[in-house]
Amino acid sequence: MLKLHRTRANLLAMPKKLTAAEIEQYQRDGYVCPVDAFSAEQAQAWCARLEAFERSEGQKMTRGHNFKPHLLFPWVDDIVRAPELLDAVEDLIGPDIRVFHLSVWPKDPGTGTYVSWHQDATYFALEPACHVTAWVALTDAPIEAGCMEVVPGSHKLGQLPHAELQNTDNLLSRGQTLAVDVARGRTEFMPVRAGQFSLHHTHLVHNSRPNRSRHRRVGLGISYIPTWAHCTSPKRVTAMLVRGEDKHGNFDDEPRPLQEAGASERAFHAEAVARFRAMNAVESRTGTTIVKR
Ligand SMILES: O=C(O)CCC(=O)C(=O)O
Repeated sequence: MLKLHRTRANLLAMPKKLTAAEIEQYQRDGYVCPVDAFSAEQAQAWCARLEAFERSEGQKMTRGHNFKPHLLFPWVDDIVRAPELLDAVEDLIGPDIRVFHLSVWPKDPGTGTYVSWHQDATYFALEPACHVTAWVALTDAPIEAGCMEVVPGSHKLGQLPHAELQNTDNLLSRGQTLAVDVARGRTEFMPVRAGQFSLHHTHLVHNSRPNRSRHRRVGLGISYIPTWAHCTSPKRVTAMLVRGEDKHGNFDDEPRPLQEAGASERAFHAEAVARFRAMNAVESRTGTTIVKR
């Protein structure tokens, strides 16, 4: 059975948010969806703030501009620390939690924007592979809007080889794409409504298709890790402590943003993203081949 990375004391404790059936599903299938967290009005208000920032900058928070907004905006900092999310994450990885990474995932209607089949762990260099992604919907993300699609149980396959297929419509920064056949006879979609979230394991094979709805689809993919995980890359990276304590010191701390995209917030954000990219650029866990298209 897949190990849940919880401490013994935590295993004995009652789950804080997920049901026993949801925890079992995460172990068996590698995902849980949907989980209720915030009101639709709250999610839409957050999305409006994100879009106001995009307008003021004249730049959408899409590929190349979508990393680590929890370092820029106090409202994203509030989301990553919300008990509505952390209680569920704690049920899977224990009480000492850092945010390792966060990506904004916007898909405009009528565009070809997609996410290729991949496993999140491919460039994260985390040991052990225990990270869980909470995908928080800021808008409705039904099947026609290109919600995530997963191969249930594929997290048990471990790390698989990926190739880099560069395509500007692919939201993945390196175009990483699964390079082996994984039986995709039975896939499941993970539709979520604004304010809900899904959870998926770092080895779960997943993708998402273009948005065929009439509205923009926006979500935040928050990568949570237990503080005792470490990054094997020689490039030391930053991560934000959001619950419990860290007795391990495997990451440099990320400060909480105090002001919306203020000067010091922007400076630290730029440094943290540069360090993450430097780690990411050298990290290939699987003998990745680069294929230009
Ligand atoms: O938002 C999407 O369509 C894909 C998100 C994803 O791949 C992830 O959160 O790991």
